[in-house]
Amino acid sequence: MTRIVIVSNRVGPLSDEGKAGGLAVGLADALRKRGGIWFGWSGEQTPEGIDGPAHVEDGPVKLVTVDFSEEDADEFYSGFANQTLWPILHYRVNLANFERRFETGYDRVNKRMAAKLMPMLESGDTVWIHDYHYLTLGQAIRQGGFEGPIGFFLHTPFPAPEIFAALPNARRLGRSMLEYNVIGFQTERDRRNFRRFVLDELGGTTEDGELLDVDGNHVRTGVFPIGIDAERFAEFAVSSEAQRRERQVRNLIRECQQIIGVDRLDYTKGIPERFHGFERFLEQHPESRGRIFLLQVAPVSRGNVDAYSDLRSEMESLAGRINGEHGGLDWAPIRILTRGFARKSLAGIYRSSRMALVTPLRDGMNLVAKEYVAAQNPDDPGVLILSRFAGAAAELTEALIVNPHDDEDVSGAIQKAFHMPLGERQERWNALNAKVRKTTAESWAANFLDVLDQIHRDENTARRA
Ligand code: ADQ
Repeated sequence: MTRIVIVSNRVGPLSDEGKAGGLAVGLADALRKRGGIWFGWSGEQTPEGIDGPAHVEDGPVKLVTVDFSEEDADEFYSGFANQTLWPILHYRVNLANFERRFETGYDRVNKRMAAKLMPMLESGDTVWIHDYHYLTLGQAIRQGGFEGPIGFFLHTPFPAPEIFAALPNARRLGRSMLEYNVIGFQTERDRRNFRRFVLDELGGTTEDGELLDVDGNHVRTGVFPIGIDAERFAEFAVSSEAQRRERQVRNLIRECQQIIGVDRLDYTKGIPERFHGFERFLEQHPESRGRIFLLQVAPVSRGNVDAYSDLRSEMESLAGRINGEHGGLDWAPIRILTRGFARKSLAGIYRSSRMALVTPLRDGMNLVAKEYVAAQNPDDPGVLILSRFAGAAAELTEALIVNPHDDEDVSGAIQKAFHMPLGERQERWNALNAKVRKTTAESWAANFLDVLDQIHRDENTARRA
């Protein structure tokens, strides 16, 4: 097996001290097995930026990071990645900012990161690039002379081609992606959307089911749903830290039932829509007042972008209004916490919650849905209410699937979960848990790399070389 070189926005951690998410767990496992490099941004800003020294953490696997200049962080990261691409990839054309300096910054950082990476690459390496920050990085290292296989995985949705086409540089971005040997998506819908973009907008053709052919380049597209380390997460849920949290919550809520929502505070996650759905439930079922409440854990993210600070105000004022209108002296329907929790604590909070509302308006996968399932007590499992627009809905069909825009639908699902008999809860949970344990973070990375490894033997690579 060849060495792998991974590029993603942020790198690590390599060892899971209870902090690593799905991406880190899967990649760390693959890196440990094969050796290699994990390259990305340090998260720091310095005047020299990418051109300054690289920070190298050496071991069997090298973690290499570089700083960004203020301009790079602003134009590439806050700008094109998070204010242009992120909204477009999540179907929110109205929120996208098309400032040209963002586009220029994006191209500049992709090229400079490629130039920084080139001297570290050895012939025989397999390169795996991650996510929307680096759509054009593969093209840049191909142009730099690297001849081995290069794969790309998109963690977000790929939108309908009509939406992607709203990007001023849509065709150029799409064409540069065709330099990858393998492009992985979370769901079949995302893969179909990308293929449709290539066929309709770029004049590509298909050769057989798997291949796209544009200007003689063969690109393999595949579906690789990401998972979590479910076994470990289930262990977290019975750790002493989790049990302490669970007791804390149960003492507080007593006879009440807790609905949990856990999301980075992001407009794709559908938090205000969720509150409206819950309010509808309270209006339709006044007998449930005082017996159920929603705990929304939403750590602030990308707080320097207007759309995010606006969302925070919207969430807080909506919760305030609903609590004011529907609450009582001893009960508030919605509680908000804008802080993060250690993963073991989070597991305990999931386990103490009778249902989870995972209702994004669009989401590549959504790992919270999988974590909630993994953390449940098999003797008394909670109910997952899941948006049909989360990638996870393609797999987790035994959840209560809802349209997050439809408050009646969300309200109906809460009512159903509130009264669901133990037998049905267990039946649904058993089916969900089997899936969460089958498609894990490790199997996701291994499956992607298997397909990428085949490229070594592919004549297409030989033709390019
Ligand atoms: P995200 O948009 O970040 O990821 P998600 O998949 O839900 O969304 O992952 C969030 C992670 O952050 C989860 O592991 C969750 O436990 C953690 N988290 C959230 N709030 C937390 C809190 N308060 N305390 C502690 N941890 C918290 C992107 C895509 C997703 C895709 C993933 C992986 O947007 O669609 O599933 O990448 O590919």
